[in-house]
Parts: sequence; C-alpha cells; structure tokens
Amino acid sequence: MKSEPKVRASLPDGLTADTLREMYYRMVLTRMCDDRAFALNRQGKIPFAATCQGHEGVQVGAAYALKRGTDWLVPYYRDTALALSYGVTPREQLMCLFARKADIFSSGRQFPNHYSVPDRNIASISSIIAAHVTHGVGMALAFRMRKQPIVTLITFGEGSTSEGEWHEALNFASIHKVPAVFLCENNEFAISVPQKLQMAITNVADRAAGYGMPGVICDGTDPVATYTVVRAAVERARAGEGPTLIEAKCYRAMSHTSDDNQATYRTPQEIEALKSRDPIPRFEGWLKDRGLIDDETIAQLKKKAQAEVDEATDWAEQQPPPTEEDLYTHVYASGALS
Ligand SMILES: Cc1ncc(C[n+]2csc(CCOP(=O)(O)OP(=O)(O)O)c2C)c(N)n1
Repeated sequence: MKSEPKVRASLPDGLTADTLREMYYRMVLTRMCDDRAFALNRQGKIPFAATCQGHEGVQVGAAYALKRGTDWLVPYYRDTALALSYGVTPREQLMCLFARKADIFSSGRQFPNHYSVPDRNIASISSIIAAHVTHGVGMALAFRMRKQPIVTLITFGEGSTSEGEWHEALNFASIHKVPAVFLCENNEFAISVPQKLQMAITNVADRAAGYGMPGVICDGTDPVATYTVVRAAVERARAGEGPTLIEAKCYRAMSHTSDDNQATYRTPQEIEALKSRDPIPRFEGWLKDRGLIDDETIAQLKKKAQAEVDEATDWAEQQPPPTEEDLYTHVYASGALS
C-alpha cells in the first residue's frame, strides 16, 4: 500500500492535506471544463464560452474559505472554478453551455455561466457588470437584520470597479457594516481595455480607503494565499466588523470570451509570457515542495478529471433542448396574476 508522503511544512489554518489535494483537483477539473467549452464552441456545438483560465487559484482559494451550505456566493460570469468548488457539478456546467431544457440555472435561457442555484447558496447574477454587487450588499444587509451568521462573497473584475453601482455598493456596505467580502479578480483587462485606461491607480484595493474598509492585496494565482486573506475577511464579516475589499492579482490566459480575439490588442509575446503565471503548475510545485503530492498522484487526478469532463460532456449533449412551449415558462411567477 502506498504511504502518505511525509509533510515537510505546517499547513495553513483550516486546510488538511486532503483538502489541499481536493483544491488542486478542482483547479484541474475547471481547466478541463474550460478547454472543453472552447473546443465545443469551435465545433459549433455551443454558442458561447467565457474562460476562467488564470483565475483558478483565486476562485478555488476563495471557495474553500467560505462555510459551504451557510455562506452565499454572488459571483460573476468568469467564476467557473468558484461554482465547481461550491457544489455545481461538471454535468450542470456543461448542460448550461449546451442550453438544455434541464439546465438548472435558467432552463437554457441565460448566457452561459450565469449561475443561479439557491439550494447551494449561489445567487443569480446579472450580465450588467457590477449590478450584482448592489444585490449582494442587499443580501448581506438582510442576513444581518435577521441576525443570521451568514457572509456574502461578491466577486467581479477590476473593470467593474469603474461602475457607479460598485461605488454605491461599497459605500453603503461599509456605513452599515454588512457581512460582505468584495473580491476583485484583477486580470488586468476589461475585454480589450487595460487597467491603466480604466483607472489612474495601480491597486484596486486602494479604493477601500475611500469607503473606510480594509483593502487587501493577494496573489490571485495562489489558492492558498487567496484562501488565507478571504478566510480572515470572512471571519471579520461574521464577527460583525464589516466588509473587506480584496484584490486578487491574476490574469486572463485567453480571449475575454469565445466571441473575442485577444490578438487584436495583446502581442504574441504578452500572451506567451502569461504562461509563466499559470496557477496550476505553480500549485503543483507548492504541494510537491511540502511533500503533499507526487507525480503519480498528479497523473491520476488529471486522468480522473478528464474522465469526469468527458462523461459530463456526453451526458449533457444528449439532454433534450427546450421546446417551443418553454418560451412561456419562467416568465411570470406562477399564480402571480391570479
Ligand atoms: C454596464 C455594462 N457595461 C458594459 C458591459 C459589457 N462588458 C461585459 S464584460 C465587460 C468587461 C468587464 O471587465 P472586468 O470587470 O474587468 O471583468 P473580466 O471580464 O475582465 O473578468 C464589459 C465591459 C456590460 N456587460 N455591462
């Protein structure tokens, strides 16, 4: 029987060796789902895909810092790893991409990745960037008013922080000390607009000072670094001390979505250089350095993830599409007009 490799360093608070390997698995699984989505799009089988590549570290780290089943996510469209670490399955992810009738987010009506899974504490999101930030603050206020010890994690890109609603949300959240954590996944681009044309500051986290809340920066390619800061912010929020703005510096490895072509605004050298920041090999190195994983386990986990994504793809593709009658369902709450 294979023995557990000797752990060479103490583990971060709240994370066991098994949890760290599970986090690694979620990152690999997300990457494979993402690759599959873009391949299906190019095959003409799905209309649209939004990539998460380069964001796996921040999203998995953040998901594991929450109390699953208690805390709520108010995510945005790039949060595949967050969703897959918070109870969404690869079958559900793929079914939404195929826009099948049984899609659990919207019965195939919404854009892909517009998560909405109330039974897993994932709130519905809006395509209007930053609109969901006000929704998330409202939810957090409700939890506080009901004296429920629930924290809301609200995510967005750095481009979204240019929106008026984002500022209104943070201002209100801080005045009322709502139990929210604002997580900016700063990938340096809002579609084709680089950060320097979006704001005249280097760090989004500096905006926190204007609202009287802590602003924290972390390496968003590192799941453990992100886990550590999100966990501290979640504890602070749960203790009634108010919200925190976290800026996780990451990057977007691919074009904004399958409808975009980053070659029109990034040079081939820039695109190539991003590969050195890939969160997956970096986390592999981190785990190996601590004796928590070896090459054999890495190969097994990758094989398992590939099999899970292959199975989910075949299954989702076989599910029936919506029918003509479905046009009229989910438009009004049933009985609302009676
Ligand atoms: C109010 C509004 N303006 C513009 C858009 C079009 N749009 C969709 S995604 C996006 C970029 C958002 O960038 P960022 O917040 O940095 O997130 P990222 O996509 O980089 O993860 C824009 C401008 C939109 N959906 N809503």
